[in-house]
Amino acid sequence: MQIQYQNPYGGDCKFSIISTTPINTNDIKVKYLITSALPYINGIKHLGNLVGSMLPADVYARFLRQEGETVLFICATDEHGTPTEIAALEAGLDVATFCERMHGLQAEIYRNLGLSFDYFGRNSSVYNQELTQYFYQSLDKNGFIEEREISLVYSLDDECFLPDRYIIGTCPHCGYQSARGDQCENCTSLLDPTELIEPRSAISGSTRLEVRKTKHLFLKLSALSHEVKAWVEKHPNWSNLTKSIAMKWLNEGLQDRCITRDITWGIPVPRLGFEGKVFYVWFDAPIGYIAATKGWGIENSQDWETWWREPENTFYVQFMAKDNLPFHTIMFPAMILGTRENWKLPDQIKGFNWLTYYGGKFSTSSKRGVFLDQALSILPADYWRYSLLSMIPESADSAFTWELFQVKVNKDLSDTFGNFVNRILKFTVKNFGATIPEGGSFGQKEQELQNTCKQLVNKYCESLKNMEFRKAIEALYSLWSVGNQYVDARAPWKLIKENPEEAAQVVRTCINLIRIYALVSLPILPFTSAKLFDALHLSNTDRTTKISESVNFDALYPGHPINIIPPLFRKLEEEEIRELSVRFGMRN
Ligand code: B3M
Ligand code: ZN
Repeated sequence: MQIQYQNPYGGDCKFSIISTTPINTNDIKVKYLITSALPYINGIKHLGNLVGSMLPADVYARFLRQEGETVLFICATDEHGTPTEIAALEAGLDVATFCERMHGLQAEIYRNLGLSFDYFGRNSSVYNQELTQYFYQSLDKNGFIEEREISLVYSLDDECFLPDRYIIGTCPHCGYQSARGDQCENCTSLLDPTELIEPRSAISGSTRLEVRKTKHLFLKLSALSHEVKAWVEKHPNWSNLTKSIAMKWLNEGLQDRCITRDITWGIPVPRLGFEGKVFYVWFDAPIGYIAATKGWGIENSQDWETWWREPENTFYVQFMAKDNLPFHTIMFPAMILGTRENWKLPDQIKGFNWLTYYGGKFSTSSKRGVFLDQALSILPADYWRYSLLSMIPESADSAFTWELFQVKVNKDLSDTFGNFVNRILKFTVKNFGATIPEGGSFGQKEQELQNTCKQLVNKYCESLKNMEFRKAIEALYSLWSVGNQYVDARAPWKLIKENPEEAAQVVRTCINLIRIYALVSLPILPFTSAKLFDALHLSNTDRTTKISESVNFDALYPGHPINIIPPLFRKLEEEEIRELSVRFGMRN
C-alpha cells in the first residue's frame, strides 16, 4: 500500500507525526532521531542553555518513547577550538585531560537533571575524526572545497595565529579600549582586527603581533546556495524563527566559509601542505551528531547507519538556541548536500529564543545567573525541569526570575500537584488502610472528570507532538487543577462520615487520577513520576502505558496496595528567595 501522508513539517520523512490515525507503513516503522545542540566543553552550562536545547529535546524524546515509538536521542560535547585551548590553559591542564574531565562533569550533571540521552558522545572521538575527514574528502571530490591564501594576525609570544575575537585593542570608531577584533562591544561596529588601534593578544596581552599570510580551505557555500534554498523552501512548516533566520542568510547571499584553522586542538586536515592545521570547530561540530550515533551503535552493537543512511524511515528533529540556527539551516545542510550522498537531513529544526536572567544575559564572568551544578545544589531536577519549561522562550525571549520560580514551585508543584497526591494518599491510608477501598459507584461527577481528563491529555499529547512546550505545561497544570476541583467538590472528608461508600468511590477515583498524573507527568517530571509509580505499586506493564491511553479510572481496583510518601515538593520561602537573589546577583 502506498503511504498517503504528507509530512506536516514538509520534511523528507514520509510519515506524519501529527496524524492520530494508525500509520500503515508497509511494516516499516518510522524512527525518531532527536539531537540537541552539542554543548561546548569549556564550562558548566547555565539554565538558559538547558531550556534552549537539551531539556525540550529530552521531554520530546521521553514523550515519544512512552508512546511506544522508536527513539534515538543523541548528544555530545563540542570540544575543539581556541576557547577550549584557553580554558584548559587557565585550568592548568593539557587540552585532552581538560576535555576528558569536563566531559565527565557535564555528563554527570545531565544525568542528575534526568536528560535521557541514549548516547552522550564527544566530538574529539575517533568516530568524529573519521567522519569529518570523510565529509571533507567527499566535498573536495565534488569540487566544493577551495584553497586560498589569507592574511591573519600572528602572535609572536603566543606562537599562534589569533582568532579575531582574541585580538583586543582600541575601537577606531568610539575609542573604547577593549574592543574585540570582530566587533566593538561598546558601539557594536563590526571590525576587522587590523583596524584596531594598539592591538594586543587577549591570551597573553602581548603586543608583538604581525600579519602573516597563511593557506586555508574554504567551503564553497556560494556554489551550494541554490540547493540549500530549495531544500529550505521544502519546509513551509518550520517555525517563523527558523525560517526567517535561514531566509535572511540565503537572501543576503551565502559567502564561502573558511573551514580550517592554524591551531593544534582539532581534527587534522588530510591534505598535502596542511600539516599542523585542523578543521574549524563548526565544520566538525554538526558531524558530531552522526559520529555520536556511530559511537552509540558501535558501543552497543546496534546498527547506527540506518538512522542516517535511510532518510525516508527516520524523522529527524534538531533542538537548539537561535544563534545556532544558521549553522543548522545553512551550513550543515550544505555540507550534506555537497557530499552528493544520501545522508539524513533534518525534518524539523526547533529553535528557541533566549532565556534571560532578569532581562539581562546570563554571564559566567560577572557571576550573574545560575549554572546547572548550582541549580542542582539548590533543588532537585524536577523543580527546574517543570519551572523552566513553563517559561521556555518559544515565541520570544523570556526572563527567569527567582520570584517566578517561586510561584512555579509553590503554587504549581507544591500546592496543586504535590498537595493533591499527599493528601489523597494520607486520607486513604488513615480511613481505609493501605489498599484501594471498594464501594460506591462511578457517577456523573466522575464521568465529567474523566471527560475533562481525556480532553486535557489529548491537548497535552498534541502539544508535545508539535513541540509546543508552553501549551503542554498549561495542559498539565490544568490536569492537576481538575483533580483538586473534583476532590474539593466531593469533599471525601465529609462523605466519610455521611456516606463511606461514596467516600471510597472518591478515593478510588483520586488514586486512579494519581496514576494518570504519574504517567502524564513523566516526560517533564521523570523523578516524581518514578516515586508515584512506586507509591502506587504499578506493574511494569502499567508503567509503560501510553500517555495518550492513560485516562482509565478502572486501572487500579479495590484491594490494590498503596503507600504514603513524603511530600513530593517543598516550598521556597520569601527569605530563601531573598538570599538566592543576593547570592546570584539580580540585575545587569
Ligand atoms: N557548541 C554552540 C552552542 O553550544 C555549539 C553547538 C554545536 S551544535 C552542532 O551554543
Ligand atoms: Zn566602538
